[in-house]
Amino acid sequence: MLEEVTITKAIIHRYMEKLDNHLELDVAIVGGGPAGLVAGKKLAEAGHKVAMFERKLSIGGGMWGGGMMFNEIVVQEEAKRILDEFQVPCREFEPGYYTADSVLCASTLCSVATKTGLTIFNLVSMEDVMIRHNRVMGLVLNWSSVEMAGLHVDPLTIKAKWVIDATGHAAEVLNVIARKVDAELNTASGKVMGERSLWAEQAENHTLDNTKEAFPGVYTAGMCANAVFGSYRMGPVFGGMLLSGEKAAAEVGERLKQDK
Ligand code: 48F
Repeated sequence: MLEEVTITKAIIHRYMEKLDNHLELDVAIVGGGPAGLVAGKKLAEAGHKVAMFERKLSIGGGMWGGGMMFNEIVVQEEAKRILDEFQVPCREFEPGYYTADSVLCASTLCSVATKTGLTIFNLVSMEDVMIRHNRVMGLVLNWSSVEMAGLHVDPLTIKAKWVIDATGHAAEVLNVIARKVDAELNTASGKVMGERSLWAEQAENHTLDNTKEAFPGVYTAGMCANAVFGSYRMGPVFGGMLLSGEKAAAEVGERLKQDK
């Protein structure tokens, strides 16, 4: 026999338990695209307490649609090993160019990351950050439906030792910071330079260079890195996103160790 109220109770209790367990984090990742998913998997694997907050219902960001809705993606040689690590099948198209089915890739990144220990809260948007002593120390969160309906509902907060902005082109965490922080106080940091036009090779190389601490306590990952530091966009080549997620996780993991 199925009791409807028991079903409701099960969902409420389990969700609250999950949320309660993730109010104080080592790392909070904002955005569930490929960069965020790789970062999340790596940090979880290294034993850090990590959660991801994603505005949308689905996880995977811009990966599902491949290039212009042709649901295939391209990765370059250097990034193929990350697809191998996640066991995403890919095929060589020409030397140095590999393709993968974008639906298989997005769903597998999500599956592997969550099975490794990344907890994902979908339908939750970062609307603001908390800054203490000129360092980000937490996120201000609300239901995406509240945001979309424009309802006047106050948010809730979580604390995190580190935040990874993996919100893609919009660089939303760093844009929030840029709007709030007095430029006088933060000469090189707290600014969003905005992304440039499309140039795949330059963009892919710069993505890795631009994966770094952009404001005390906040790392960039993925396309956000180029948006923040004024570099190119790359279109549907995804290797840089995967490598950037990996780099963000490794460096944030290192900083967490140093801070202990
Ligand atoms: O855009 P997205 O896939 O970011 P990424 O991992 O990868 C970029 C590529 O998809 C593509 C590209 C590669 O050639 O240029 O664009 O850098 O995923 C970003 C995710 O962040 C979510 C958004 O819904 C998307 O799923 N997001 C954005 N702002 C917020 C957010 C926010 N304020 N709160 C929560 N999630």
